[in-house]
Amino acid sequence: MDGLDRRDFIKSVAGAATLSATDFTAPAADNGPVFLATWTHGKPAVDRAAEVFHGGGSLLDAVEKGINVTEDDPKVMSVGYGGLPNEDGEVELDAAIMDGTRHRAGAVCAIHSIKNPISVARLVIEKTRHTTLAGEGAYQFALKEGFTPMQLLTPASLQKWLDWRNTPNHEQYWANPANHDTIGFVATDGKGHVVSGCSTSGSAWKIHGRVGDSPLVGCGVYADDNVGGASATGDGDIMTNYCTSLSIVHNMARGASPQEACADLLKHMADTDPRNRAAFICVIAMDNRGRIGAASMNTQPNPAPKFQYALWQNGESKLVDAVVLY
Ligand code: SD4
Repeated sequence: MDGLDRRDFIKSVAGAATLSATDFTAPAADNGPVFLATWTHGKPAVDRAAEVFHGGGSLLDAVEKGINVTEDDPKVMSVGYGGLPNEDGEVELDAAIMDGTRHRAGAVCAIHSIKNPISVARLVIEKTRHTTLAGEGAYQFALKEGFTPMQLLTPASLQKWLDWRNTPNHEQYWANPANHDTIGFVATDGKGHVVSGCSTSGSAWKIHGRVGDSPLVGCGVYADDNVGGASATGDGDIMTNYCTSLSIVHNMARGASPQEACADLLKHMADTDPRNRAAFICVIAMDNRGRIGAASMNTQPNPAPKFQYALWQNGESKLVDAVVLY
């Protein structure tokens, strides 16, 4: 069955009913690793991931250490150290990492005082039977695992919070989202293994305890070696309601290319609620052959920053403009 016929077959009801893991075969050849991450800060992250992988690290190690670069960078005010705080002035971080071979994720939500939540999330996979730890429990787990607590506010992020708080009638997150720039990551080893990860300080000035899409399996991350992986960045309050990453991977499972899979999901979001066309939604995807896709929407009426992603492939990394829909 050639590609298109196969896709039509899978899209049919009969085809969907007969889908099984054997419909998705991992590549026979080694296509070489591919690392894909969101935003310009994704470039040093994919470079680091490639370095770790070529130094003998696993794909999970590569994604974790790549994301650590962004978490450690105080200039990135939406991830890890220096991330903008919630409305009470406290930095609460969300992160998740998913292993497509074991079909297993680890996640932490609203963790405070720990600058590398992706590494805590990794340990949730490796050391526990759980998938998601939240708030104080996630923090206590990190302490038991030897993480050192620290103040995550920097002078710059503290100043931004003070400026926001001191602005009369400042916008509150109760109604309006602010600050988007999460690091989302998808990678393959070139032999059919896929990992995805995501780390964020979430929306600036959010309500204490708010959890976005990033640490939720199927929303901010999803990975399945039988198909591929996806990650998301943008307005997590909207994207959570569409199980964004899972939906994209399922689109690929039905035969869509990674690019088609991203576009299909965004179209679905726009079709179900036209207001979503003005939302800030950005997604990346990769299949288990290393083919990639990326898309964003929100050009009007409040143009969002142009969504760029970082791609490491064949020994080189570059920044690429994503397709903008709507
Ligand atoms: C959230 N999706 O907490 C995250 C924020 C984000 O780019 O991705 N910003 O809603």
